[in-house]
Amino acid sequence: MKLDKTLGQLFAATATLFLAASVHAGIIVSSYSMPDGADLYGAYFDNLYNGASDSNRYLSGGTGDLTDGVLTSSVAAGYGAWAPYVLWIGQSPKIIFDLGGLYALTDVTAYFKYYPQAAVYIPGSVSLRFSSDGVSFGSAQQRLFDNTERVPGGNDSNGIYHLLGGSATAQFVELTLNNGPENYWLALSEVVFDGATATAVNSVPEPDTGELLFGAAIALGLLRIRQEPKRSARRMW
Ligand SMILES: [Ca+2]
Ligand SMILES: [Ca+2]
Repeated sequence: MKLDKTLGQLFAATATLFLAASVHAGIIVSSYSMPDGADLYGAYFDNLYNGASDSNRYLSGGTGDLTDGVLTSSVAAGYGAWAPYVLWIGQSPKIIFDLGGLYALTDVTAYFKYYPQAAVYIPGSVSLRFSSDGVSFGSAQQRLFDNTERVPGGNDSNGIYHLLGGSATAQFVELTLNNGPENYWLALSEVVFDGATATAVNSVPEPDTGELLFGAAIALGLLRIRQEPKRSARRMW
């Protein structure tokens, strides 16, 4: 009986661990801007986008399908089942994410859908550029996908890729999904950023405890020096 209970607790703990591992929260993205996906089947565009869309269907100032926490989902049910994805055809869309503050990034993960029967492929590569102000971006990092990576499985399989090639500190991240040799559909579900908040290098550093103590010691020393002549004078009397 006791062993059963212990085993039960162990299974419950393991289940919690697996549940935690299936969630990838990351940094809360403030907004992203990009050309909207195809206006087809009530599903291929960015269904959840809550920002503005201009006359060219360029999205800005909001978030949507790419940051809603739905990382992967089956599209076996048909056209409508692609709603959690944004799909572009024959394009290499550029997406600019605003992380809402400066971060030292440790990981950028992209979740794509692969469905060759429907001509939905993995990009040939992704270019990344970083910026602290959203105006000047540094030189691009290229993340190439080799032929093995570009075939993550059969129809309805998920292509999950870590994009960051080195360290990067940024508030704005620009991703360009470079369409592969097929130049057909790309289907993106989510982009997740991981990292720690960072402070700008030109900010004034706060004095730490050691510096404060050192300052206090100097002040005390100066006080003693000032008091010294008084004592000497008293002795003279
Ligand atoms: Ca999503
Ligand atoms: Ca969609």
